[in-house]
Amino acid sequence: MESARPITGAEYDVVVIGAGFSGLYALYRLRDLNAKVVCFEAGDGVGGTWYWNRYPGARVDIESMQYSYSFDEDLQQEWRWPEHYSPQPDLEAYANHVADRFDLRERIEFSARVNRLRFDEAANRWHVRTDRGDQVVAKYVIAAAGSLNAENIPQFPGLDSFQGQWYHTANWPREEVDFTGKRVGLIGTGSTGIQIAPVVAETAGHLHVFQRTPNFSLPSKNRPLEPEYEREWKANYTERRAAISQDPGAVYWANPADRRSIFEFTPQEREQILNEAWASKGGFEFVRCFRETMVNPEANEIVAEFVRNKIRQTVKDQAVAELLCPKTYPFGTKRLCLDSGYYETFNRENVTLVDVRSDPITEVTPTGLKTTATAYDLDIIIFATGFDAMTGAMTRMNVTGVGGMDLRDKWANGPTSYLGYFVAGFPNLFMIHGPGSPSVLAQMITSGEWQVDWVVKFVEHMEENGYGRVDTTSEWEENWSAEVNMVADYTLYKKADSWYLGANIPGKPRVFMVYVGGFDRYIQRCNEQVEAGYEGFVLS
Ligand code: N01
Repeated sequence: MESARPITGAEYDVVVIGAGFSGLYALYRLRDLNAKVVCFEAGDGVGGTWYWNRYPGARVDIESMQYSYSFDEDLQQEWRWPEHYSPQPDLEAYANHVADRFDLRERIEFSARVNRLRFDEAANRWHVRTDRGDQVVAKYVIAAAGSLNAENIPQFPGLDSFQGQWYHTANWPREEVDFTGKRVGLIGTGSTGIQIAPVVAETAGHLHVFQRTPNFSLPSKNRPLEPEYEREWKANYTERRAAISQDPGAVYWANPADRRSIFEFTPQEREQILNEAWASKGGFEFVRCFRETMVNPEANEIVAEFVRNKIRQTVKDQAVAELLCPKTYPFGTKRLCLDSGYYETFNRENVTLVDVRSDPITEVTPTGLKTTATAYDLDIIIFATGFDAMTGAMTRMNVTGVGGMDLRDKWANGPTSYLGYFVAGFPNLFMIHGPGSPSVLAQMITSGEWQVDWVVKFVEHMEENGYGRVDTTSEWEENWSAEVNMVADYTLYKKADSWYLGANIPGKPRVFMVYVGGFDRYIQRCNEQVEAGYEGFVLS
C-alpha cells in the first residue's frame, strides 16, 4: 500500500502510538475531550497484535465473548463470534469493524513507525518522528505500542546465508506460506510455537520442532460458539463485565474459584478433581481447582505432575513425552499455553522433536541449521522465539526525556515505572500495558480499556486545572517497583526463566516486569493514588 504523505510541523494535543485494541479505544475516548489527535501505526492496518501475528494457528486464549470491547452496548450485542476462542482473522476483522463503525481510521496514519520521541522541556512538548518522515509536536503521548511487539530473533550466525525462507511469527506475511511437502524447522515452544506446530504438521513434508524449554499447555476445547451460550452472554453482559472488573485476571469465570485447599483431599480425590476439570472445563479454568496452586510449591508440583501425566498419556513415544514434560520450573510460572492438539502432533510420522537444551543450535547454514551434534536440511525456518517483552516497543523508539535522558539508559538495570504508566523524567508520556502494569496477566482488551479511561480522566484533570506537565519521581517509581516485587515474591512466578523477568533476552536485566497483584487490586491502587490528591504525581 502506498503510504500517505508525511505530516510535518503539525501540533497536536495527543499523539497515540499504535492502532491495536488499546490505541483504537484511546482514539474513541479522546473524542470526548475534543482533542486534536493523531495516531501513528507501524502496520498498514489496525489490530496491533492481531494484525502482526497472522501465523497459521494464531488464536486468542481467552474466550472471545469476553476478549472484546465492553464500551459500546450495541457493539457487544451485535457482533457475532463464530468460535469460543477466535482465530487471528476474526480478531483482525473485529478491529477493522470497530475502526470503521466508530470512524477511527481518519485519525490514523498507517505505515508510520515512531522512531524518535524527544521531550522539549522548555515548551513541555513531545517531538515525534516516524520512519515515514512525519515530524509533529504534541502535549501528550499515549504509547499503546504493545507489551509483546518487539520480536526477538536470536542472532544465530549464518542467518543471512540461508537459501530457504525464514519467518518470525510476529511478522508473518499476508500471503499464504505453502508448507506442502516442505522440510520445516520450528524454533520455539511457547504459546506461539504450540499453536503453529499442529497446523504446519498437517501439510509439511517433515517438521522438526527445536525445543529449548518445554511448556505446560492445557487443552482449549475450542469449538463453534453455541447460539445458547452466545444468548446467555449477551443477556448478562452488564453483570459479567462488572464481575470482570473485580477479578484478578480481568476474566469472567463460569464456575466460582474453588477456594478449597489441595491438602484437604486424598491423592485419589485430587486426581478426580483435576481429571474432571481437565475433561470438562477447557482453558484456564483448570488452574482454579485449588487455591494454592500458584503460591505453594508442593501444591503446584501436584498439579504439574498431573499435567505431565497427561502428556505421557497423549504422546506415544515415552522418550519424546519425557522431553515434552516441563520439569525445571513450577506450573504456570511461564505463561501457560492453550492448544488445539499440540501434544498429539508428536505422534505423527512427519514430526520430530529436537532437544536444543542439550544440543544447542550453533548456526544457520545455506541449507538449514546446525546444532552441536547434527545438521538439519530445511526449506523453511520459523522463529517462534517470542519478544523483547514489556520494554522492547518503548526502547526501540529512541525516547529521550528531561535533560536528554535516554529511556534505554534509564532502564539499563531494568524498567521502572509508577503504576505502569509513568517513567520519572519522561513527563506527559503515558504507557498502556507498560512494565509494572498487569499486562498479559489480565485480559488485555478490558484492562486496556480501563487504563485508557484512567489516562483520559487524568488528561481531563490536567486540562481543567491548567497544568502543562505531569511527571513522577524516582522515589515513587521505587515504591511501585517494591510493590510489584512484593506481590510477585508471594507467588512462585520468579522461579521460572520467563519473559516476565526478561530472562528470554540475552543480557536483559532480570527484573520482574508484570504486576501480579491482580487487575482488581491494580484498579484500586491507581484510584487510591488519584483520590489521595494525585499522590506520586508532580503536576505543574
Ligand atoms: O514467545 P515465548 P511466544 N534457541 O517467549 C524459544 C502471548 N501469546 O511468541 O523458553 C532456542 O513464550 C524459547 O525458549 P526458552 C503470550 O503471552 C499469546 O510463544 O526461552 N529456542 C521459547 O520456547 C505468550 O507468553 C497467545 O528456553 C529459543 C520460545 O522460543 C507471549 O505472547 C499466542 C531461543 C519463545 O516463547 C509470547 O509467546 C501466542 C534460542 N536462541 C503468544 N530463543 C494466545 O493468546 C528463544 N527460544 C494464545
